[in-house]
Amino acid sequence: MIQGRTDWTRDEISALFALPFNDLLFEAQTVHRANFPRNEVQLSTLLSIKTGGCPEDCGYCSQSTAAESGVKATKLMDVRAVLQSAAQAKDAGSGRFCMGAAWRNPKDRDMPALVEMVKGVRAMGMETCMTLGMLSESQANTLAEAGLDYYNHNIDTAPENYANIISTRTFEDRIETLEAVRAAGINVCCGGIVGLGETREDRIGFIHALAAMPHPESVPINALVPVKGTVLGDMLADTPLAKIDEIEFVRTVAVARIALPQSMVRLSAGRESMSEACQALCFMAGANSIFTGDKLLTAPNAGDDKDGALLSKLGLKPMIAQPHGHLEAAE
Ligand code: SAM
Ligand code: DTB
Ligand code: SF4
Repeated sequence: MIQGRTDWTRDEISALFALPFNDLLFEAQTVHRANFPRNEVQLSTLLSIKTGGCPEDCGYCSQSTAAESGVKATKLMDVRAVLQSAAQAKDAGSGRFCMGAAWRNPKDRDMPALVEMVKGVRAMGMETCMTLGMLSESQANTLAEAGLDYYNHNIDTAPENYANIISTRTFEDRIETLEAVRAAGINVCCGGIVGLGETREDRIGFIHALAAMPHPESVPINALVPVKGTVLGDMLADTPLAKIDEIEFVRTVAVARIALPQSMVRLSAGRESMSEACQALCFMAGANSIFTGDKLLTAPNAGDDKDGALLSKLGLKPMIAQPHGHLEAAE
């Protein structure tokens, strides 16, 4: 398990957000250098192994049955097809393969196929990650025994904002699954979304909640991809809130880096419409992981050509293995 103080107060997080931008970035970059190789970025690839038809009503999501987004529901993919896709990701230089399913929770009858997927991807020498909704303790243990390295389960937003975004489950449900995952010995990937129309206070509450739990090994920070037909995509369209202010986004990344010094901070959804300059500032602010490829789960992603060019311009190299446990800067 990674280290990091969990006694952050809300006021301390709030004070970080309020710092002059240069001071905030300087502090975040200093924390980053003390904990990670300073010019390395971890690369993960996503695959939607079961798309759409999800009974949850997350207001941002194209895969909810509550959305009229045109996303077609599919069955769970064949193990063979998943492994083919993982092999392509490995060839493209990705170090971690993340398999996502649009479920409230997996059914026990799905577990044997999921276990085969984990074993197959691991056998290729990649790290494995899954995000399948809520897990029971026994499902978490089954995935751990199969060798699952990471489980992604986001808190998404501040506890006090949760019910404004999702009504079919509670923040506490999320915490229960995270505890089951942690207890099973699987690394935790937990973050959330900004640009939901939330306030600065909500962003403070979001980072504070992450910093107050045993720190997740990975923290994805998504910028809302507004999808037509989703509650939030439609509500925010054509309003000034339709896109998170880029400076506020960089601030959020920087505060996450400072409050969660040993967590990998991943620039996740929304990079496709972000300028190179904004992404460069995010790396300066301590982000050190991205999703590669031209597709996330259903939404477009920047793509390998654009990313290759950006990383090369910035002199950033792919991170081969995570440096957890090696706390001195590598260079
Ligand atoms: N169904 C699983 C769950 O919710 O735990 C896993 C997949 S879900 C798509 C993973 C995360 O993707 C969500 O928690 C949310 O943070 C992010 N996400 C989903 N739709 C998004 C969108 N339109 N824009 C930005 N992030 C999004
Ligand atoms: C996370 O926080 N972001 C990824 C991953 N975890 C599974 C998913 C982003 C999804 C973006 C919307 C889509 O592709 O539909
Ligand atoms: Fe379902 Fe996950 Fe989308 Fe929520 S975010 S609707 S749980 S697929």
